[in-house]
Amino acid sequence: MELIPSSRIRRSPYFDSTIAAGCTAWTVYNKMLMPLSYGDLKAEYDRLINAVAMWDVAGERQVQIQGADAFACAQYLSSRDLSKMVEGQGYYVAMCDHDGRILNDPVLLKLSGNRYWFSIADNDMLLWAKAAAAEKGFDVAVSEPDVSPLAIQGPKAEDLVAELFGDHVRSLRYFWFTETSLDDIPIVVCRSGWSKQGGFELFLQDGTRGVELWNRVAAAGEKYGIGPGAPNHVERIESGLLSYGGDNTPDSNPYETLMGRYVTPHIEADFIGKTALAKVAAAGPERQMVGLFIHDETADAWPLPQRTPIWQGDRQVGTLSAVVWSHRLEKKIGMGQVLSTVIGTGEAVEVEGPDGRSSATITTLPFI
Ligand code: THG
Repeated sequence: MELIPSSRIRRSPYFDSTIAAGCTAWTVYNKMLMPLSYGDLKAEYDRLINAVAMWDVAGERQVQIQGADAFACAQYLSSRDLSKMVEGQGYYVAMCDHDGRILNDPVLLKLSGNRYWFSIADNDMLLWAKAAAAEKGFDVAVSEPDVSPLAIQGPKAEDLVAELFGDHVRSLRYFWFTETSLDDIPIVVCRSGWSKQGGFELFLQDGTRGVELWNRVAAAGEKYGIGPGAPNHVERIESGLLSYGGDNTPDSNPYETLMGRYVTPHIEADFIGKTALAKVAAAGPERQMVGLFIHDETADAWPLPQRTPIWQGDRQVGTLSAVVWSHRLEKKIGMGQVLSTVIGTGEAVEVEGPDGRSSATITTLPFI
């Protein structure tokens, strides 16, 4: 299979660096090429668990809401109460449609100057936000700014980022950030990233300086054992992090995607999907995301180009979205959505692989 690069498939500011670093596998995320591997997934995993890795996640584009009504507009687009959020803080939020179905699970940053950034997963939220803002008559500008996150993840990320930006970054709490610079490259440094190994994301604010930033981080990171990597499919399943669009079915609500505790349908302010979400909150969600221990000793992960069924006897009780070999647990594990009626830990089910069914046991997330 060959993917022909054209201007319709965007390139990140770090693209030339990732090619030079030997990227071998890509996905397309928000219409931008995003590296998935540099050819040795186990080494990339080990680096993330034991040292530090740098990931081009520029495909996590920002939807900026700026203007006098920025707060009202950001709130209208978010299923979570934003009233206590302050400048310099980030929140994990669900964006839902009018029926309470999840459309995205961004990290939301509140910046200075009446600005918010929705740091989005793979879906066209810029169009959604523009339409909603215009229909509601909010006094805001909705745009995609020149911002490209570079993730620095792993137990040595803090030492590296402190060396680059100063010790003040050590006191940043989770999802908090500071607007700063490195060699006059404008950067927002945020304690965030799609792993549970600790780390930061550097939101580069000048797309012409991606290679420069990459090289600066790579050079400073050498003594910490830094290397290139990508959002790690094994670690994120061990850690129970949601992959929007992969794990959830298109009709899932946030209670069914591990985001229930961030949804606030009881607040006074209006937001899209509020009435529908209040109903789900009252009735309880039909499905839940769970972990699965898969009793199949071969170490290879099944490729899952699509979600596959989870069975209990002849009845389909869910969908399996990911299967990997956990290097730390030395077990085959997966993530899926199952009916709330069968959710109990230890419940036996069967999952469907390429060679038929395997028995599996339901467990809670995260695995580690
Ligand atoms: N960083 C940035 N933008 C992003 C992502 C990111 N946009 C797309 C995607 N990732 C958004 N999805 C997630 C999913 C989970 C987390 C962050 C972004 C996450 N979750 C923790 C958890 O679930 O345990 C913490 C949640 C919390 O405590 O609030 O970190 O990675 N810039």
